[in-house]
Amino acid sequence: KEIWPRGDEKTWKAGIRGIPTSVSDITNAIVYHVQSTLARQAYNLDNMGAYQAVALSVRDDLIVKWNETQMQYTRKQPKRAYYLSLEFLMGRTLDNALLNLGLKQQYKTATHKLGFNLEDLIDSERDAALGNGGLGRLAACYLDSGATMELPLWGYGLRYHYGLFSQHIAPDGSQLEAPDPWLDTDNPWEIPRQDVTYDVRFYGHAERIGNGKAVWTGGQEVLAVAYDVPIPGYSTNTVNNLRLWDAKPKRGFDLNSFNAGDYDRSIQENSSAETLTRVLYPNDNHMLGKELRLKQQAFWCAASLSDIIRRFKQVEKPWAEFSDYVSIQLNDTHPTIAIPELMRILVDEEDVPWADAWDITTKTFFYTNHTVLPEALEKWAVPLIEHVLPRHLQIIYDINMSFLQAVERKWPNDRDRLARMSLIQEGEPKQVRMAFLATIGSTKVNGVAELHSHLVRETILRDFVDFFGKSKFVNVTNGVTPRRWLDQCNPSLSNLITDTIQKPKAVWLKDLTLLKGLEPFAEDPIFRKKWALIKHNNKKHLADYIKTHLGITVNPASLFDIMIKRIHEYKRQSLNLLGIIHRYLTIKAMTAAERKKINPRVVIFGGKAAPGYFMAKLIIRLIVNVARAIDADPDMKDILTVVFVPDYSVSLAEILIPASDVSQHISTAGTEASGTSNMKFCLNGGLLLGTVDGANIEIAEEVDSNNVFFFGHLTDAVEDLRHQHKYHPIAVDERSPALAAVLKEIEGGRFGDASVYQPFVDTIRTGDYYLVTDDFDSYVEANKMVDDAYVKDPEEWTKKTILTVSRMGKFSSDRAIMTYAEEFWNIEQFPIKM
Ligand code: B1N
Repeated sequence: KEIWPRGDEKTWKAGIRGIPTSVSDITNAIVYHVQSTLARQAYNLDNMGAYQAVALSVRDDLIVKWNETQMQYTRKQPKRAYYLSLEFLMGRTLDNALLNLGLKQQYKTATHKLGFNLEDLIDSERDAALGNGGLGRLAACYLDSGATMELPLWGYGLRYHYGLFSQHIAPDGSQLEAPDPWLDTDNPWEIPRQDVTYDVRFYGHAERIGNGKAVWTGGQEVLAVAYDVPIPGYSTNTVNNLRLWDAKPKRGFDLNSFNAGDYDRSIQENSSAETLTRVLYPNDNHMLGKELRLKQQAFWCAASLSDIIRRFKQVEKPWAEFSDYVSIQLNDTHPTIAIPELMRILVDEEDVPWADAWDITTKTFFYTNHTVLPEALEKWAVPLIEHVLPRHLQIIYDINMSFLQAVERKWPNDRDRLARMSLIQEGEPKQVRMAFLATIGSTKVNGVAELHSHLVRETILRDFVDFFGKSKFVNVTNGVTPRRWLDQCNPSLSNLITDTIQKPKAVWLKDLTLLKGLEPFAEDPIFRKKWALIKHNNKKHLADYIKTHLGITVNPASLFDIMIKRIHEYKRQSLNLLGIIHRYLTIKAMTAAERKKINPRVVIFGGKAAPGYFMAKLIIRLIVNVARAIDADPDMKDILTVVFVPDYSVSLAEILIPASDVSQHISTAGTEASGTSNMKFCLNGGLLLGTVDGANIEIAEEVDSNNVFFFGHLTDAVEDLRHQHKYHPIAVDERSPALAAVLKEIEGGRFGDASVYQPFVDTIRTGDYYLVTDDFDSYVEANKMVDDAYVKDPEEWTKKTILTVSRMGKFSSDRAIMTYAEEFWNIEQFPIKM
């Protein structure tokens, strides 16, 4: 339905803004925002103010295309996909928006004319840290690729007022957490939509009224308010939307209590609503059964579904066609409550018969699993769900009932199987297994790398593969956006690639397989020299950062060895650290002449530990203190340096990744679902030192195993080794004398009070669940191979890095998002004409 403007159409059209592309129009736009929006003037403008004005001007440009994109979607009603993620780790926006709009050069000139340096302004932006790690960053890469591939794809998430905590290091070396009030400075990248709101109910009472229906009343009602974040595609007109929900009390305050003179109570209701979107839970790969987290999930799912359904109702089609217009991807089990919520809306509010509603629901949803670690699998206590979401619990029980009846028909009298497959895990309390609910409520279930998808099928969802058949359980290997993770973070390399493969940037950055064109140049010594110089300059840039921020001098001629990721026992920062101590002891035992022959190494760590994860925090403390001991030892000067970079973030990753010679991805085999920074490092010419795990395996397949450094036991061996540890323990001293020597140094107090680190040493001495002991010797061996390859033949090393980059095409998130679009969502590319 066309909605004509009120008043004079010509006047409206004349007022519509285009995107200024000339430098003078851009400076005018910036000056306008300085003067009118910020109410400031040239003489009192600092970098932060100039950043705000530039950002507001770019935001205007984004909105032009955003409006056009959304209008064309509304007019043509293509099928849309929705990506539900509790985390979107966006990082900074300005640089990316300029790149994707193709306006970077113009803005550079414009800001220069106004007396500012664009790079400084870009650096004034705070990260949007609405995520913990890989899962949240993947969601951000997928939005970038969705818009770039011109797909009608929206994201839905929460507008946390506090993102992931910022990390400080205390004098004793341990992690301190500080809040991240990222919205305290104005956020130009969001558009508040006070007119797009929905009521969401919690608690109260659900009464069945027959035919599977119920009425849910009472309890607390909270208002969801939309904030829209424009998502520009690279070199397209598409600007998609990320809609983040904020919570507001439904009434300004409780009028009844207010009138009754109970002022305190009237305010209380307020704050309880606003708590909902206060803060991101800081756990990665770990589940905590907190009521507020469940409320966050329910709030976000209910608001998103209301919004999706309102949009669907505009097309005036029967419910049976819902899934012809809508696909919803569940980013892990966090949004699983959307499944019973859609059932509730269809059955209770829209009068759709239960069986039809279930058919519609299962056709709509798709579920991505991101982990097989037992402690990360979501299970919610039945009494908690019953309390917070009484109607949803009824629906879950009804779904479970018909599902188990179907299982019973297929395998009569198999009680064990029924107990294994039930959505409800027996126990005190009973728990709802969210991964099972997500599986039976979805059309497809996928893991995020080949090995991981295999493990999903063989372990946690094995019975479900037997029930539904294999074709429902598939793999989509993760990817990363080459716009941010190559062109933006490593412009010199990106430019050299463009000059070399003779393809315009706007072409190869959208078809990363074209990197293949680099391969012949690995044999060209002049090209290798240019290539190596870029790496060297990136290392200098990182060395400068480390010098300014940490006061530590590192030599860019050393091998830069980087491990940046959340601190977790399964990721085994411990193995890296113990390897460093072994290296330290080895060097200490050498003569001065021998030391001269060593290849100098700088080992860099970065990553946050969940505030409640004792062992992860202890590992940080030990890393910092080992780094200090080595720094204080004159024998190690220019030979071995260890740096812990505090407050790891997306922006820091953009500095670290282009500067690596090797990066470490050394999880116990079978534990890291995919990893995505492994892809980013290899795309930037860093080689991979890793275990045969996650996407490391596929990277090696693509770039050739000669170009990666693999070590350690394989997934198949892990279970047996754990069994041995448990039932036939052998002392560390016997299994790895080298490691035993290292542990003794820690216990001897070389890195500070030994008693502090005893709990850590004990995890290795007894139990060693993550098999550090079993992999230690082969890890040390792999590091020797790295040293040899780096020192003995630098030309050969450079060749490896060129070949690696040239073969990384598979790992673009464009490939991944197109797989979801074509094989899952059945949505089509929808170019926006301007
Ligand atoms: O998801 C990434 C993978 O590349 C990583 O291997 C994987 O560890 C990561 C609960 C998680 N899995 N599970 C989580 C995060 C937060 C939370 O509350 C689980 N993160 C991953 C992308 O596929």
